[in-house]
Amino acid sequence: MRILHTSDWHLGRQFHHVSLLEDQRHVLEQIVAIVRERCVEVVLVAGDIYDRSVPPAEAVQLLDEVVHRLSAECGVALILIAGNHDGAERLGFGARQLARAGVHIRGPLEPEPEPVILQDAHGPVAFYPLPYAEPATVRSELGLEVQGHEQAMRALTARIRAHNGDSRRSVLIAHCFVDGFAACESERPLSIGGVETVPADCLEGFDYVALGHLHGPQARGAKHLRYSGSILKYSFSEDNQRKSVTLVDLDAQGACTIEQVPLRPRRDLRVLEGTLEDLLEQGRRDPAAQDYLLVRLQDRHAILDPMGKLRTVYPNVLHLERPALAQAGERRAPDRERLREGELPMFRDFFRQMSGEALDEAGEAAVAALLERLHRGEQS
Ligand SMILES: [Mn+2]
Repeated sequence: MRILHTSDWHLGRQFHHVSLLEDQRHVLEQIVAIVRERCVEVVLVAGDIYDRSVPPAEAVQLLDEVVHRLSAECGVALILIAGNHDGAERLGFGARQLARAGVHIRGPLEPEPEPVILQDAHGPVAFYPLPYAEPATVRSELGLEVQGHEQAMRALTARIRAHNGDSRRSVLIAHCFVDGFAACESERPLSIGGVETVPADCLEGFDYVALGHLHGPQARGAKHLRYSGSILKYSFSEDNQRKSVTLVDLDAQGACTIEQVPLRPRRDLRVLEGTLEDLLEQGRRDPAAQDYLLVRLQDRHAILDPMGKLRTVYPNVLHLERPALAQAGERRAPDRERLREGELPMFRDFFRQMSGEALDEAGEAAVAALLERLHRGEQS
Protein backbone atom coordinates (compact mmCIF):
# COMPACT_ATOMS: atom_id res chain seq x y z
CA MET A 1 0.00 0.00 0.00
CA ARG A 2 1.27 3.44 -0.88
CA ILE A 3 0.78 5.99 1.90
CA LEU A 4 1.52 9.72 1.89
CA HIS A 5 2.40 10.87 5.40
CA THR A 6 2.10 14.62 6.10
CA SER A 7 1.52 16.68 9.25
CA ASP A 8 1.41 20.16 10.73
CA TRP A 9 -0.31 22.07 7.96
CA HIS A 10 -1.18 24.90 10.40
CA LEU A 11 -3.72 26.41 7.98
CA GLY A 12 -4.43 30.06 8.79
CA ARG A 13 -1.06 30.71 10.41
CA GLN A 14 0.23 34.25 10.58
CA PHE A 15 3.98 34.75 10.59
CA HIS A 16 5.19 38.14 11.85
CA HIS A 17 1.70 39.48 10.98
CA VAL A 18 1.85 38.12 7.42
CA SER A 19 -0.78 35.57 6.33
CA LEU A 20 0.78 32.40 4.92
CA LEU A 21 -2.43 31.22 3.26
CA GLU A 22 -1.14 31.63 -0.31
CA ASP A 23 2.09 29.86 0.64
CA GLN A 24 0.05 27.03 2.13
CA ARG A 25 -2.15 26.80 -0.96
CA HIS A 26 1.01 26.63 -3.10
CA VAL A 27 2.47 23.57 -1.31
CA LEU A 28 -0.91 21.86 -0.92
CA GLU A 29 -1.29 21.99 -4.71
CA GLN A 30 2.05 20.18 -4.91
CA ILE A 31 0.74 17.56 -2.50
CA VAL A 32 -2.30 17.00 -4.74
CA ALA A 33 0.06 16.61 -7.72
CA ILE A 34 2.27 14.13 -5.82
CA VAL A 35 -0.81 12.08 -4.87
CA ARG A 36 -1.85 11.92 -8.51
CA GLU A 37 1.55 11.32 -10.09
CA ARG A 38 2.80 8.79 -7.56
CA CYS A 39 -0.45 6.81 -7.35
CA VAL A 40 -0.88 7.36 -3.61
CA GLU A 41 -3.71 5.34 -2.03
CA VAL A 42 -4.15 7.10 1.31
CA VAL A 43 -3.12 10.53 2.65
CA LEU A 44 -2.43 10.99 6.36
CA VAL A 45 -2.34 14.33 8.22
CA ALA A 46 -0.92 13.69 11.69
CA GLY A 47 -2.39 16.71 13.48
CA ASP A 48 -2.27 20.49 13.55
CA ILE A 49 -4.48 20.78 10.51
CA TYR A 50 -5.28 24.34 11.57
CA ASP A 51 -3.12 26.75 13.50
CA ARG A 52 -5.85 27.65 16.00
CA SER A 53 -8.88 26.02 17.55
CA VAL A 54 -11.08 28.65 15.85
CA PRO A 55 -9.48 29.01 12.41
CA PRO A 56 -10.14 31.95 10.07
CA ALA A 57 -12.80 31.38 7.39
CA GLU A 58 -10.21 31.38 4.56
CA ALA A 59 -8.34 28.52 6.25
CA VAL A 60 -11.54 26.45 6.45
CA GLN A 61 -12.21 27.19 2.76
CA LEU A 62 -8.71 26.06 1.84
CA LEU A 63 -9.05 22.78 3.75
CA ASP A 64 -12.46 22.20 2.14
CA GLU A 65 -10.92 22.73 -1.30
CA VAL A 66 -7.97 20.39 -0.65
CA VAL A 67 -10.17 17.66 0.84
CA HIS A 68 -12.43 17.88 -2.20
CA ARG A 69 -9.55 17.61 -4.64
CA LEU A 70 -7.90 14.69 -2.87
CA SER A 71 -11.09 12.80 -2.20
CA ALA A 72 -13.37 13.52 -5.17
CA GLU A 73 -10.80 14.24 -7.89
CA CYS A 74 -7.91 11.92 -6.91
CA GLY A 75 -10.15 9.32 -5.27
CA VAL A 76 -7.81 8.61 -2.35
CA ALA A 77 -8.71 7.92 1.27
CA LEU A 78 -7.88 10.65 3.79
CA ILE A 79 -7.15 10.26 7.48
CA LEU A 80 -6.82 13.44 9.59
CA ILE A 81 -6.33 13.69 13.34
CA ALA A 82 -6.55 16.69 15.65
CA GLY A 83 -3.24 18.06 16.97
CA ASN A 84 -2.65 20.27 19.99
CA HIS A 85 -3.42 23.39 17.92
CA ASP A 86 -6.75 22.10 16.62
CA GLY A 87 -10.12 22.46 18.27
CA ALA A 88 -10.97 18.75 18.36
CA GLU A 89 -14.78 19.16 18.44
CA ARG A 90 -14.91 21.71 15.64
CA LEU A 91 -12.54 19.68 13.47
CA GLY A 92 -14.69 16.60 14.06
CA PHE A 93 -17.93 18.14 12.78
CA GLY A 94 -19.73 15.79 10.38
CA ALA A 95 -16.95 13.20 10.67
CA ARG A 96 -19.24 10.15 10.72
CA GLN A 97 -20.90 11.25 7.50
CA LEU A 98 -17.63 12.21 5.81
CA ALA A 99 -16.19 8.79 6.65
CA ARG A 100 -18.65 7.26 4.17
CA ALA A 101 -16.91 9.26 1.44
CA GLY A 102 -13.48 8.08 2.57
CA VAL A 103 -12.60 11.23 4.53
CA HIS A 104 -11.77 10.06 8.05
CA ILE A 105 -11.44 12.92 10.54
CA ARG A 106 -10.77 12.15 14.19
CA GLY A 107 -11.27 15.17 16.43
CA PRO A 108 -12.00 14.16 20.02
CA LEU A 109 -10.63 10.94 21.47
CA GLU A 110 -13.00 8.01 20.96
CA PRO A 111 -14.05 5.70 23.81
CA GLU A 112 -12.85 2.61 21.91
CA PRO A 113 -10.13 2.20 19.26
CA GLU A 114 -11.76 2.40 15.85
CA PRO A 115 -9.44 1.69 12.94
CA VAL A 116 -9.90 2.69 9.32
CA ILE A 117 -9.45 -0.54 7.39
CA LEU A 118 -8.11 -0.22 3.84
CA GLN A 119 -7.45 -3.12 1.48
CA ASP A 120 -4.63 -3.72 -0.94
CA ALA A 121 -3.66 -6.78 -3.00
CA HIS A 122 -2.19 -8.44 0.12
CA GLY A 123 -5.18 -7.95 2.40
CA PRO A 124 -6.27 -5.41 5.00
CA VAL A 125 -4.22 -2.63 6.64
CA ALA A 126 -5.60 -1.19 9.89
CA PHE A 127 -4.97 2.55 10.31
CA TYR A 128 -5.40 3.67 13.91
CA PRO A 129 -5.87 7.45 14.17
CA LEU A 130 -5.00 8.69 17.66
CA PRO A 131 -5.88 12.38 18.00
CA TYR A 132 -3.96 14.53 20.47
CA ALA A 133 -5.44 14.40 23.97
CA GLU A 134 -4.33 15.85 27.28
CA PRO A 135 -3.64 13.27 30.00
CA ALA A 136 -6.57 14.81 31.92
CA THR A 137 -8.86 14.10 28.95
CA VAL A 138 -7.67 10.50 28.80
CA ARG A 139 -8.51 10.21 32.52
CA SER A 140 -11.94 11.77 32.31
CA GLU A 141 -13.11 10.39 28.95
CA LEU A 142 -11.77 6.86 29.16
CA GLY A 143 -11.71 6.40 32.93
CA LEU A 144 -8.04 5.41 32.83
CA GLU A 145 -5.94 6.27 35.88
CA VAL A 146 -3.01 7.89 34.09
CA GLN A 147 -0.63 10.69 35.12
CA GLY A 148 1.30 12.57 32.45
CA HIS A 149 1.83 12.06 28.74
CA GLU A 150 3.87 8.85 28.98
CA GLN A 151 1.30 6.92 31.00
CA ALA A 152 -1.52 8.23 28.83
CA MET A 153 0.21 7.18 25.60
CA ARG A 154 1.11 3.76 27.03
CA ALA A 155 -2.50 3.13 28.01
CA LEU A 156 -3.87 4.30 24.65
CA THR A 157 -1.49 2.28 22.49
CA ALA A 158 -1.91 -0.84 24.68
CA ARG A 159 -5.65 -0.70 23.97
CA ILE A 160 -4.98 -0.33 20.25
CA ARG A 161 -2.54 -3.27 20.19
CA ALA A 162 -5.06 -5.44 22.01
CA HIS A 163 -7.74 -4.39 19.53
CA ASN A 164 -5.66 -5.16 16.46
CA GLY A 165 -4.12 -8.49 17.49
CA ASP A 166 -1.01 -9.74 15.66
CA SER A 167 -2.24 -10.88 12.30
CA ARG A 168 -3.11 -7.61 10.57
CA ARG A 169 -0.72 -5.00 9.23
CA SER A 170 -1.18 -1.78 11.17
CA VAL A 171 -0.32 1.92 11.02
CA LEU A 172 -0.58 4.31 13.98
CA ILE A 173 -1.17 8.03 13.38
CA ALA A 174 -0.31 10.12 16.46
CA HIS A 175 0.52 13.68 17.53
CA CYS A 176 3.12 13.67 20.31
CA PHE A 177 6.74 14.48 21.21
CA VAL A 178 8.88 11.33 21.22
CA ASP A 179 12.06 11.28 23.34
CA GLY A 180 15.26 11.93 21.44
CA PHE A 181 13.71 13.78 18.50
CA ALA A 182 14.51 17.41 17.77
CA ALA A 183 12.19 20.35 18.32
CA CYS A 184 12.46 23.82 16.78
CA GLU A 185 10.87 27.14 17.72
CA SER A 186 7.46 26.80 16.10
CA GLU A 187 5.92 23.95 18.12
CA ARG A 188 3.71 24.90 21.03
CA PRO A 189 4.79 22.96 24.19
CA LEU A 190 2.43 20.12 25.14
CA SER A 191 2.76 20.67 28.85
CA ILE A 192 3.82 23.53 31.03
CA GLY A 193 6.07 22.36 33.83
CA GLY A 194 5.54 18.62 33.35
CA VAL A 195 7.30 16.19 31.02
CA GLU A 196 5.92 16.54 27.50
CA THR A 197 7.84 13.70 25.81
CA VAL A 198 6.97 10.03 25.54
CA PRO A 199 9.53 7.19 25.16
CA ALA A 200 9.67 5.54 21.72
CA ASP A 201 8.82 2.12 23.18
CA CYS A 202 5.26 3.37 23.89
CA LEU A 203 4.75 3.26 20.14
CA GLU A 204 5.94 -0.30 19.48
CA GLY A 205 3.85 -2.93 17.75
CA PHE A 206 2.97 -1.12 14.52
CA ASP A 207 4.38 -1.54 11.03
CA TYR A 208 4.54 2.23 10.59
CA VAL A 209 3.98 5.15 12.97
CA ALA A 210 3.07 8.43 11.25
CA LEU A 211 3.93 11.18 13.70
CA GLY A 212 3.02 14.85 13.88
CA HIS A 213 3.93 17.72 16.21
CA LEU A 214 7.66 18.23 15.56
CA HIS A 215 8.20 20.44 12.51
CA GLY A 216 11.49 19.02 11.24
CA PRO A 217 11.26 15.86 9.09
CA GLN A 218 13.10 13.14 11.01
CA ALA A 219 13.51 9.49 11.97
CA ARG A 220 15.67 8.00 14.73
CA GLY A 221 16.80 4.39 14.84
CA ALA A 222 13.85 2.40 13.59
CA LYS A 223 12.85 3.85 10.25
CA HIS A 224 9.17 3.01 10.69
CA LEU A 225 8.87 5.71 13.39
CA ARG A 226 8.89 9.08 11.64
CA TYR A 227 7.92 12.71 11.68
CA SER A 228 7.07 13.97 8.20
CA GLY A 229 7.56 17.56 9.44
CA SER A 230 5.45 20.62 8.68
CA ILE A 231 4.62 21.60 5.10
CA LEU A 232 6.29 25.01 5.47
CA LYS A 233 8.96 26.60 7.64
CA TYR A 234 7.07 28.21 10.50
CA SER A 235 10.00 29.84 12.33
CA PHE A 236 13.43 31.22 11.42
CA SER A 237 14.98 28.39 13.46
CA GLU A 238 13.95 26.12 10.54
CA ASP A 239 15.89 28.09 7.89
CA ASN A 240 18.20 25.12 7.20
CA GLN A 241 15.47 22.49 6.98
CA ARG A 242 14.11 21.12 3.73
CA LYS A 243 10.41 20.54 4.01
CA SER A 244 8.94 17.41 2.49
CA VAL A 245 6.20 14.83 2.63
CA THR A 246 6.94 11.16 3.29
CA LEU A 247 5.97 8.49 0.79
CA VAL A 248 5.69 5.09 2.49
CA ASP A 249 5.34 1.79 0.63
CA LEU A 250 4.03 -0.92 2.91
CA ASP A 251 4.70 -4.39 1.50
CA ALA A 252 2.83 -7.67 2.03
CA GLN A 253 4.71 -8.36 5.27
CA GLY A 254 4.37 -4.81 6.58
CA ALA A 255 7.97 -3.74 5.84
CA CYS A 256 8.32 -0.06 4.81
CA THR A 257 10.21 1.61 2.00
CA ILE A 258 10.53 5.35 2.63
CA GLU A 259 10.99 8.24 0.23
CA GLN A 260 10.96 11.90 1.20
CA VAL A 261 9.42 14.04 -1.54
CA PRO A 262 10.53 17.68 -1.25
CA LEU A 263 8.06 20.56 -1.24
CA ARG A 264 9.00 23.81 -3.00
CA PRO A 265 7.75 26.85 -1.10
CA ARG A 266 6.29 29.87 -2.89
CA ARG A 267 8.70 31.99 -0.87
CA ASP A 268 11.53 30.53 1.16
CA LEU A 269 12.26 31.65 4.70
CA ARG A 270 15.87 32.73 5.14
CA VAL A 271 18.27 34.42 7.52
CA LEU A 272 20.64 37.02 5.97
CA GLU A 273 23.64 38.59 7.64
CA GLY A 274 25.74 41.49 6.44
CA THR A 275 26.14 45.24 6.41
CA LEU A 276 23.29 47.34 5.05
CA GLU A 277 25.36 48.40 2.07
CA ASP A 278 26.28 44.82 1.11
CA LEU A 279 22.72 43.58 1.54
CA LEU A 280 21.27 46.40 -0.59
CA GLU A 281 23.77 45.55 -3.32
CA GLN A 282 23.08 41.82 -3.08
CA GLY A 283 19.31 42.35 -3.00
CA ARG A 284 19.28 44.13 -6.34
CA ARG A 285 20.59 40.95 -8.00
CA ASP A 286 18.88 38.36 -5.79
CA PRO A 287 16.40 36.29 -7.85
CA ALA A 288 14.70 35.21 -4.61
CA ALA A 289 14.31 38.75 -3.24
CA GLN A 290 10.64 38.02 -2.41
CA ASP A 291 11.62 35.48 0.28
CA TYR A 292 10.61 35.97 3.92
CA LEU A 293 13.71 37.24 5.69
CA LEU A 294 15.24 37.70 9.07
CA VAL A 295 18.09 40.19 8.61
CA ARG A 296 21.00 40.50 11.02
CA LEU A 297 22.69 43.80 10.32
CA GLN A 298 26.35 43.88 11.19
CA ASP A 299 26.77 47.65 11.02
CA ARG A 300 27.97 49.17 14.28
CA HIS A 301 26.66 52.67 13.70
CA ALA A 302 23.21 54.19 13.88
CA ILE A 303 21.13 53.89 10.69
CA LEU A 304 17.99 55.84 9.96
CA ASP A 305 15.06 53.52 9.04
CA PRO A 306 17.09 50.41 8.15
CA MET A 307 13.89 48.37 7.63
CA GLY A 308 12.54 50.84 5.07
CA LYS A 309 15.85 50.82 3.21
CA LEU A 310 16.06 47.01 3.14
CA ARG A 311 12.50 46.69 1.94
CA THR A 312 13.29 48.67 -1.20
CA VAL A 313 15.14 45.54 -2.40
CA TYR A 314 13.81 42.81 -0.08
CA PRO A 315 10.08 43.61 0.29
CA ASN A 316 9.43 40.75 2.72
CA VAL A 317 11.95 41.45 5.47
CA LEU A 318 9.92 40.41 8.50
CA HIS A 319 12.36 40.93 11.30
CA LEU A 320 15.53 42.91 11.86
CA GLU A 321 18.28 42.27 14.40
CA ARG A 322 21.32 44.39 15.20
CA PRO A 323 23.62 41.94 16.99
CA ALA A 324 26.62 44.28 16.78
CA LEU A 325 24.71 46.76 18.93
CA ALA A 326 23.03 44.35 21.31
CA GLN A 327 25.90 42.04 22.26
CA ALA A 328 28.14 44.77 23.71
CA GLY A 329 28.50 44.01 27.36
CA GLU A 330 26.00 44.04 30.14
CA ARG A 331 23.23 46.58 29.94
CA ARG A 332 22.61 48.63 32.98
CA ALA A 333 19.51 50.57 33.64
CA PRO A 334 20.37 54.16 34.45
CA ASP A 335 20.19 54.42 38.21
CA ARG A 336 19.95 57.67 40.15
CA GLU A 337 23.68 57.79 40.85
CA ARG A 338 24.52 57.68 37.18
CA LEU A 339 21.93 60.26 36.22
CA ARG A 340 23.69 62.72 38.50
CA GLU A 341 27.00 62.25 36.72
CA GLY A 342 25.91 64.47 33.85
CA GLU A 343 25.14 64.06 30.21
CA LEU A 344 28.58 63.52 28.73
CA PRO A 345 29.59 60.68 31.07
CA MET A 346 26.16 59.14 30.54
CA PHE A 347 26.56 59.26 26.80
CA ARG A 348 30.10 57.84 27.09
CA ASP A 349 28.65 54.95 29.07
CA PHE A 350 25.76 54.43 26.64
CA PHE A 351 28.17 54.42 23.69
CA ARG A 352 30.34 51.76 25.33
CA GLN A 353 27.34 49.56 26.08
CA MET A 354 25.98 49.82 22.55
CA SER A 355 29.20 49.56 20.52
CA GLY A 356 31.59 47.73 22.85
CA GLU A 357 34.19 50.46 22.32
CA ALA A 358 35.15 53.58 24.20
CA LEU A 359 34.17 56.93 22.75
CA ASP A 360 37.33 58.44 21.20
CA GLU A 361 38.51 62.01 21.60
CA ALA A 362 36.97 63.31 18.40
CA GLY A 363 33.67 61.67 19.27
CA GLU A 364 33.77 63.12 22.74
CA ALA A 365 34.44 66.61 21.40
CA ALA A 366 31.60 66.28 18.90
CA VAL A 367 29.13 65.19 21.60
CA ALA A 368 30.28 67.95 23.95
CA ALA A 369 29.81 70.53 21.20
CA LEU A 370 26.39 69.15 20.38
CA LEU A 371 25.30 69.23 24.03
CA GLU A 372 26.47 72.79 24.36
CA ARG A 373 24.54 73.83 21.26
CA LEU A 374 21.40 72.13 22.59
CA HIS A 375 21.69 73.94 25.93
CA ARG A 376 22.20 77.28 24.25
CA GLY A 377 19.09 76.61 22.19
CA GLU A 378 17.14 75.93 25.37
CA GLN A 379 18.11 79.25 26.88
CA SER A 380 17.43 81.52 23.94
MN1 LIG B 1 2.49 21.71 14.93
